[in-house]
Amino acid sequence: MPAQRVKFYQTGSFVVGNRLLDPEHRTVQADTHRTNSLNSGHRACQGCGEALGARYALDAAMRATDNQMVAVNATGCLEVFSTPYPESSWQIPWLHSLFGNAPAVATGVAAALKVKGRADVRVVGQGGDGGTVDIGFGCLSGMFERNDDVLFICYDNEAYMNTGVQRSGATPPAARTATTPAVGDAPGNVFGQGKNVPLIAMAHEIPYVATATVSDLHDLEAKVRRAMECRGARYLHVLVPCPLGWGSASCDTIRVARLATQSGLFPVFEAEGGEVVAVTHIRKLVSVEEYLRVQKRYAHLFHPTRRSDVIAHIQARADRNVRRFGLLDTGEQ
Ligand SMILES: Cc1ncc(C[n+]2csc(CCOP(=O)(O)OP(=O)(O)O)c2C)c(N)n1
Ligand code: SF4
Ligand SMILES: [Mg+2]
Repeated sequence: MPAQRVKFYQTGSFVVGNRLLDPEHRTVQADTHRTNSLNSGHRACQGCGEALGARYALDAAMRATDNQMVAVNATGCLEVFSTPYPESSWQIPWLHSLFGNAPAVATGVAAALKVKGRADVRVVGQGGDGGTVDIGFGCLSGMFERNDDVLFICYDNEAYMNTGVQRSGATPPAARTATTPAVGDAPGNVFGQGKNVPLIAMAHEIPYVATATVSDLHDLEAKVRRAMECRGARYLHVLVPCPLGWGSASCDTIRVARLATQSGLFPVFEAEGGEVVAVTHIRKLVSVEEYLRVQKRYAHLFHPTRRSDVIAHIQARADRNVRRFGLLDTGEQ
């Protein structure tokens, strides 16, 4: 029997996991020559998953492109906290688009680079779930169906955080937001609405679609690297907890993201040409209740009376993901 390879999950920067890895397997963040694409000094809340995810993703993209990259950013928290005019925390070529047209602007940048014969310069578009799933969706679908040479990254914090936590098409059922209050028989966001953009992206049969979370930053970097190895339209959907909107502790961002994956509520996978090619299996299955309990946006499911019916409904959704993606299957990952 070959010795089992040790997998280090906490490999963020200078922690022990990184130091024990071979240099070529260490994270981009562990490299003192990383770009620091999103530099310190920005105004994100403490524990912001979006800031963490964007920093890792764009530093990985810069490494993968030998620093030949332009980023286009939709309006949203990521843009607002990083770029209060006349200051900016971005240390890369970076354009701010409108809320709803980042994929189209990124396509335009890619087309301009093509005309200039600069195939070496790559384009990344990025936005929140509102900018991606809702208002920017038409532009995104167009970018997909034309197979434009852009990697689009959605940082999914499951609501419109920048404007005060309003529901988006990615807000999960039963979650409380400013527009889905915790009142009535069916409190919070309704069941049976919203959309799953990773699956919709797969339906466009684009070269690469993947999901990731900030609970496995090494995996996030690897997926960005893989995406930059491909040409054409690529989509990366990253779950990024928002302490302010989710009512979770700032120090719990990684933990909450991990509970989302370990409960099956957020499946982590890769797809090529519309087919799932890899799945990150659940290491230790947890109930959805463990995930819900650490977030005040679900507090109404436990107080003043326990809503076992709603919790069971959410559990059924997680169970369906486990079945659909084979999240508990054993074997090679
Ligand atoms: C056409 C238009 N409508 C509304 C707004 C106001 N607005 C700016 S950002 C935002 C929400 C952003 O939500 P999301 O894309 O999920 O990003 P987050 O802030 O959550 O990271 C809204 C409604 C706008 N800028 N433009
Ligand atoms: S509101 Fe949420 S997404 Fe916005 S900066 Fe704060 S933690 Fe980040
Ligand atoms: Mg959002």
